[in-house]
Amino acid sequence: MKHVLRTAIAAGLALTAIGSAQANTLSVDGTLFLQAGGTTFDTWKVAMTTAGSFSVDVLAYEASQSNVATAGYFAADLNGDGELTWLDPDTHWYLDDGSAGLTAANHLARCDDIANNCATVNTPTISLVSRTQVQGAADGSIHFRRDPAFDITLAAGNYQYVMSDYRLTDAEAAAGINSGDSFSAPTGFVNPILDHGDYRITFSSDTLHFAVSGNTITVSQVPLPGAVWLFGSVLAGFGVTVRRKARVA
Ligand SMILES: [Ca+2]
Ligand SMILES: [Ca+2]
Ligand SMILES: [Ca+2]
Repeated sequence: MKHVLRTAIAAGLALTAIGSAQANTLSVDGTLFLQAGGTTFDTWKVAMTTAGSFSVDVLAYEASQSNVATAGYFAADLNGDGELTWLDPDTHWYLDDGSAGLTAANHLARCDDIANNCATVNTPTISLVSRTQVQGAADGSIHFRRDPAFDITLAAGNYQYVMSDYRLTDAEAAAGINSGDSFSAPTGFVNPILDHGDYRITFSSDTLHFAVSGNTITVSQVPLPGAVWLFGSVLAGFGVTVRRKARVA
């Protein structure tokens, strides 16, 4: 019995180690473009096969401030493509009820910046709260707040996460173009790239798994790791041992 207990404890420790290393992440990259009528926006479909919580961290704006004259200003090529772009992400969650396009009635939440234009939402369908600047910098973000980062909980169902340049209204989302918008290079920046802006979105969770196909991200429960089955079988064996001993006694 001592041996069984030791094995059970060892399996439990193994489970703890695997559990803490079970963080799942998915990063997706995209580019928005300047067109005659404004800027484009991207719609990522998010299929929640189960209810659950995860974090979203956006990386885009490739300067530390919005103005080159600001003390401490610096720029960095965050995605390593040899360019500096100035997409200031404005992001929105919509319910996807199968209707075409994005409707104001299906708008669920907005998160533009860290703790700015990112109101806390808490309904049975969605809860969303901004992460801190330090947390939002985990993906490499260098501007103190432009790139949004938040924790979100969604009920099972289908959603759409919209990535746009600041700022996208319900009417513009419905019309399919961020009207009159342009990418906002820091004032005074020489030869800025203004015809497109790059971004990265990182989804992460300790309990959910992410898979991307095209523009659809499927979110599902992480399968139980092998150690859980091992631990379970050890406990089952422990129970059998106790019962057998009790019968003998
Ligand atoms: Ca770049
Ligand atoms: Ca970030
Ligand atoms: Ca922003």
